[in-house]
Amino acid sequence: MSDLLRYIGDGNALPDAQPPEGLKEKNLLEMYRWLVLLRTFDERAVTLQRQGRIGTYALYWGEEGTQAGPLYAMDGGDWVFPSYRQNSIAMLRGVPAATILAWWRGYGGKYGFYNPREHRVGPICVPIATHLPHAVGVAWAGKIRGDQTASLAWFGDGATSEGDFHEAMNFASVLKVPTIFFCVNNQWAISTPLSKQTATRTIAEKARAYNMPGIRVDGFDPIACWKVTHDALDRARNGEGPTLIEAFCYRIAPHGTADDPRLYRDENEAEQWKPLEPLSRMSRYLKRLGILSDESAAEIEGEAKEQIAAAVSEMESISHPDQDILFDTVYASGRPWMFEEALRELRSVERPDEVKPLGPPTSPGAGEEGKTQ
Ligand SMILES: Cc1ncc(C[n+]2csc(CCOP(=O)(O)OP(=O)(O)O)c2C)c(N)n1
Ligand SMILES: [Mg+2]
Repeated sequence: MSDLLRYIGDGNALPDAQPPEGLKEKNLLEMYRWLVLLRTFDERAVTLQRQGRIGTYALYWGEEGTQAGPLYAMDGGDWVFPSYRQNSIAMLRGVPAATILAWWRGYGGKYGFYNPREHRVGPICVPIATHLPHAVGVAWAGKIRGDQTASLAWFGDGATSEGDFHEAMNFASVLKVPTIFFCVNNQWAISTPLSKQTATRTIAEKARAYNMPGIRVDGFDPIACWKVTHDALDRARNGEGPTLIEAFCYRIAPHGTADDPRLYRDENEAEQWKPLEPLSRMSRYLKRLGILSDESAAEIEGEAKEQIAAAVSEMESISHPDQDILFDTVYASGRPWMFEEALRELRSVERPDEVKPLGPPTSPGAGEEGKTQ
């Protein structure tokens, strides 16, 4: 961890650095608000899953800095592509938290989910690395059109073993596409540790094979994550092409609510990484800088709790969308005849008018089978 770019010290041995140019007091506070909102969403979602009110959920506890930092560096016109691990990132681009919670419940509103184009946020991507070529595609389209659209895709260390990662990296570099590849190296791909995933010492060095910069950063430091993304974006907008960022951290939480990491790793290790988690570090850093007080921190927390509580009520009032949506957004030109036929057939199958809300599991682990895996 010692060779990584970092701004937030530990108040003792590790010194603090002044925030980088471009992050004023109000920006730091806003980023802090984002972190608190992400954390509040995540903790609430886990509780909802335990109560049987949403399905299996992929938590990101401890990885909030790898989400809020880079997103804060991007412009609203830039596209971002989350994996399941950044599942609530769209709420920071104006998507109601209720829509995202409802996605985890099985349906996210009238249209199934949010419209990616409206918010420039790709759909939550569950298949590993398949969204990376998409991120390159939208930024390449922007380049062809001559606008300034850049893109960023989040993915894990495990995703770097997928062909899609290599294809996207190659394509982006050859065509000098303004894409940021943001790898959250949490050192685990479910039960597979990093050492069994790759023979390289770091993920960042994989960038050399594609002749692009590869940058390592403390993934538990949101400000460092902001800074490297900000610089990569500058290069991208200058026509210098893509960057691979490796945000080094640790998956403190289980892979998802259906996972029990005690079966494959020593949980004492996770405990050792816990003090480095971004929210308490950022809060202490801002307090040392005199930007945040106990009172303002409590106020921010209270607002986030209120927002998410309202989202939970709203989520539970969203009714099941009509079956049409399965067919309506496949082609821009509308439904071809075979879709009409399939829809007629689907409608002829008897089903209850209302889908019952998920009940609490009847036995431990019930309702947990393979959702995000
Ligand atoms: C193409 C594909 N293969 C396998 C899976 C099953 N799977 C779900 S998560 C995961 C691990 C991914 O690890 P990593 O890329 O490090 O991301 P993290 O979960 O740590 O955020 C796997 C193999 C999948 N979703 N998609
Ligand atoms: Mg991982």
